[in-house]
Amino acid sequence: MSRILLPKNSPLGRRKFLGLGVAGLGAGLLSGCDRLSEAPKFIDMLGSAESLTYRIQRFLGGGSALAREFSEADLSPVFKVNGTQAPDTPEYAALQESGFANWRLRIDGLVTKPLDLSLADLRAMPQRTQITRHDCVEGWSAIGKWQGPTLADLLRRAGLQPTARFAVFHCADFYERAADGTGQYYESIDLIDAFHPQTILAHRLNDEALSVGHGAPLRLRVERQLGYKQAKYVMRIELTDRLDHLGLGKGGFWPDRGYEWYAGI
Ligand SMILES: Nc1nc2c(c(=O)[nH]1)N[C@H]1C(S)=C(S)[C@@H](COP(=O)(O)O)O[C@H]1N2
Ligand SMILES: [Mo]
Repeated sequence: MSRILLPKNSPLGRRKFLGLGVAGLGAGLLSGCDRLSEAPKFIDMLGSAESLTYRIQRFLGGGSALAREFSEADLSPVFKVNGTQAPDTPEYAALQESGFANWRLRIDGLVTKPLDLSLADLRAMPQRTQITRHDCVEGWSAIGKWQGPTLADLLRRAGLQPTARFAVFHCADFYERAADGTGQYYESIDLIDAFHPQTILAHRLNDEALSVGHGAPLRLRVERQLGYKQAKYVMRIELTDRLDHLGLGKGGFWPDRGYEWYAGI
């Protein structure tokens, strides 16, 4: 915040400045903000432009802003399939064969009550439906109608331990399987996006069960970020306090390969 609003050598320190600006806020909230402001350090956020977007969205009122929602008339006639078209593991093939009857979503890590949920369990929860635009870095967009429970509801059921800071989505597919066994797709978001009202685990697209191409049986929709954050084939949601021990250490398959971790749009 000081970086954006104060000259470098301002005599007004960051704490003082925060103190003046948010005098009415409780100490708990302040320390929460402080904790979040340090999130980028955990993943060694190199790009200053990325860091700036993150800070602007988080501190200048963007924390709860909603992504635009569209009407049925806006739905794209074709929603492109991109990235993995179908995970090529025997485990996934077996799940697909059973119509995903044996599939379970695992929620674990820094939670108080780890969960194993079937598709029926997820369908029985309150559902959110949203028509949003998906923007891929490759330069295409598509408007689709997604349905599923909010991640917030799932996390409330699992209960967060106080040290939890990130939700990590482990996927069934290897986008690029290396000889050492790495290359499994994964993504992660902070708790503000995790509890955002438009962040859902979608099992339906355009009023039909999610196809294998689009991430069956369950994929993330985190609507204020780019396409590669929208993890398909989600098998496990892990709550963590850091990201540097996963994959190549940058918090996601594409972030590990040079893309921004915080892909705000
Ligand atoms: N598990 C997994 N999730 C993924 C990908 C992938 O290859 N594997 N590709 C990402 C990218 S780059 C995009 S644009 C979208 C594409 O989603 P779609 O196939 O439903 O259009 O999924 C994202 N999520
Ligand atoms: Mo993408």
